[in-house]
Amino acid sequence: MLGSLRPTWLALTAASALASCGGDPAVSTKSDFVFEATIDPSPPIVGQNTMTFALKDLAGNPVVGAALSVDPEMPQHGHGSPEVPVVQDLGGGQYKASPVSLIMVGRWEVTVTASQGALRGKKMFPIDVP
Ligand SMILES: [Cu+2]
Repeated sequence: MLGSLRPTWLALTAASALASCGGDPAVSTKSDFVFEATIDPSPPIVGQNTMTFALKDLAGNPVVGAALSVDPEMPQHGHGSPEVPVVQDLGGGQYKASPVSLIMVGRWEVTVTASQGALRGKKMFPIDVP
């Protein structure tokens, strides 16, 4: 029985490994989606940044019409961001979150949560503000 489950697990792992941001290894969780992220400017600044997410299903198809929420946290300091990013659906499986307000230099963790129909997914992107 374990043998039949294993290929599915490997496929999920491979899908998660595709997503990255700034070359940092992103922490992956089990998800119905594959997330990719870019941040503008790059490298990010202290202040207001914009992140764009590309959302795909596990077959690699763009996921349109999803609901996303984006939560920047600074775990080492135990605080979040003073502003909640507003997410705009750009179409074609692209979503823009702004402002991603990173108010200090250092390591941030930006968690994006997505849902579409019965599908759910979540991913954390580590972001270093130099
Ligand atoms: Cu801080």
